[in-house]
Amino acid sequence: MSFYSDASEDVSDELETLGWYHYDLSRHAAEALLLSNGTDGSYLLRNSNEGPGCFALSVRAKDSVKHFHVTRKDNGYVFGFNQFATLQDFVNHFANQPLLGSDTGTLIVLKCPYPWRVEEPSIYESVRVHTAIQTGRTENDLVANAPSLGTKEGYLVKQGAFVKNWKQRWFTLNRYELRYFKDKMVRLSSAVGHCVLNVLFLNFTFGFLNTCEEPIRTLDLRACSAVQFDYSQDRVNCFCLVFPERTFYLCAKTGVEADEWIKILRWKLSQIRKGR
Ligand code: 4IP
Repeated sequence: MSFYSDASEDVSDELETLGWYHYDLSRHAAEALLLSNGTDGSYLLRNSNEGPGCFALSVRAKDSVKHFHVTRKDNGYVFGFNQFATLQDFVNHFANQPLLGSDTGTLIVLKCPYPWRVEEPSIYESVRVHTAIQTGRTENDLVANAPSLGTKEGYLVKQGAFVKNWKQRWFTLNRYELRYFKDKMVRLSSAVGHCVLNVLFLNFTFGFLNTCEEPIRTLDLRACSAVQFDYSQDRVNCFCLVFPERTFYLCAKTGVEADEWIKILRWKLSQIRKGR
């Protein structure tokens, strides 16, 4: 991609080697990416819509994303009060001085570059029911809380830690947290209050049923060392999550479901290990 004159071709080439330069990624898309897949301190560089030579550094800070101007001048990159002769100097600056202060006084730490080549989980939902939307409704009535990339939810049967009984629980996976609830809570939006679609259909298809009670437990996957099929518990479709203080044994209804959980959980672990 070239948004410079020919004379500056080497500059754009240099940028293209930067693994966290996201080209024309919009401000909105940068926020969505960093909020759903990044962690506190993830950052990326993208073109600003203020014209050639203008960039934006977008940084995830807790639950929001901040954007900073970076300008390409003849003699280097200007960022805040600093000017860097080369892109490498600019990158080195982040490595050595990762703390940014914004106008609002917020301190933001640059911890990990968010790469533009990101692995995606190779997991696809299977279509269980396919139907028309009721007249007068739009898809917005149906997808209000639809799960986003890298999230999953469903029933699993789990084993107690000391009392080794098995209980069915509703599990939700979001970012690096796996939670389990006593059961799935059903909350139908008023827009579909009179809808003839049944709960089973909504459950499988649109995911706008909600868990609104507190989870029994939240597992922080950053502490999880392995996820694997388990054959030690004499249960089918069983897999386990290994934590320092406990190994959780979970069973899905089918082998395919167990495989889906294992795949997405392993993908999460790999992302965590890569610092994303
Ligand atoms: C409980 O058995 C449930 O299985 C708990 O699971 C489990 O806690 C308890 O394990 C076990 O004693 P009863 O309901 O018959 O009391 P849940 O929390 O899903 O209800 P865990 O820690 O597995 O969540 P221990 O740790 O008390 O043995």
